[in-house]
Amino acid sequence: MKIKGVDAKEILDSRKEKTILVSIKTNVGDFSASSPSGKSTGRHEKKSYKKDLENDVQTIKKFSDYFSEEVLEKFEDLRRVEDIIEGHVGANTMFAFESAILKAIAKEKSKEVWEIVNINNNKFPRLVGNCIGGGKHSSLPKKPDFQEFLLIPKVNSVKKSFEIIKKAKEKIEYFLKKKDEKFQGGKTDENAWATALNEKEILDILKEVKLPLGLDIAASSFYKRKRYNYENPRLKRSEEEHFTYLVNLIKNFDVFYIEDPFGEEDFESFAKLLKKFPYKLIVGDDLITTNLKRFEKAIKMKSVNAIIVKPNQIGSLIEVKNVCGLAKKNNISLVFSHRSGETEENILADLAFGFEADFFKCGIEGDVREGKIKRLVEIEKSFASLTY
Ligand code: 2PG
Ligand code: MG
Repeated sequence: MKIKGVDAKEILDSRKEKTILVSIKTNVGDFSASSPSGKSTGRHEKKSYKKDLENDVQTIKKFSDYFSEEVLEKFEDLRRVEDIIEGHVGANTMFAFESAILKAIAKEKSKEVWEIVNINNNKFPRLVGNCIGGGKHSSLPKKPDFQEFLLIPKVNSVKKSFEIIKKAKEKIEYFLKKKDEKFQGGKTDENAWATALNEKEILDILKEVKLPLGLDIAASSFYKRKRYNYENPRLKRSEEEHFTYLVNLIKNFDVFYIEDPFGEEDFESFAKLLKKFPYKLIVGDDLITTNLKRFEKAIKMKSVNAIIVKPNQIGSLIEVKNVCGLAKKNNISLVFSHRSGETEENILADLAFGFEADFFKCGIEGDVREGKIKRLVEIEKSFASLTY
């Protein structure tokens, strides 16, 4: 496949904020891809744009015919593209550009995008569905301090799992109406229920649906000067108090998945929690930011047994591959994840499947969220038709 021209423009994401869409013209047709963006971003994420979005759009246009000599045929060829563009654009732009290239390579080979990543996988990730939210993703004046309350059914089919989570979310709406007098069906940025209840009250409700539970605490968002500043109810907890509080919640509510329980520099507390709960999933998102160096540190310090992979945190898909390889080597679960500001782009599903993700974290309502899960279901179906 040869790139004949590259273009970019601004589009709006699910939050109605601007993001980038990169388009390429090739000998096998035109392809485009866009990037999501986060709100509770980790401090160590690569910058989304080199200077700003507008500037990246112009840079891409300027580079339009720099690629015409390159023959791109396989995943590793992305490295040559990176050699040209690296340092000139930010992570969102790089991710969108590389995604568009993968689509073009797939088309030329009459393959699916995931097959360009890895043809050998046949294992599907378990869904981690965002059901109730708070923190930075909720605009309510009173809200839970934790960012996400997640449902993680243990079934062997993405399709079935999606149905189970959707049903559970409806049931939870009924309980929220009963327990939160102000609840009127409001949603967070990720289309999870937005409520004024606090984490204990929410976990009490979630017990009712009898599914494995997860939390994205996104603790950095309420950590300041060695204290965790809870707002609901208002209470400053010291690092030790916060640790003990989490241990009790995990035990009392049998929480199975715990993402970013501590501040993004606190590798030690992550390790302490993992030591206490070796059979739970202790997941690093802001802690690692899909960054190989930080991941190596987390492994060395035994801080996590699961890692969030968000390709636009790092931009380079070659780097995403390195991170996934390191996770596999160290028996660390891979959780591919959407962002709170999403677009119609569904390549995340192909990447997750291609890179043999163990989990797939996503919102479960609205086109931009459901589209990603539906793409996974579509891949799952294509396997069923091969076997039956
Ligand atoms: C997270 C994500 C996605 P954001 O913290 O895991 O749910 O949020 O995209 O805002 O970083
Ligand atoms: Mg997170």
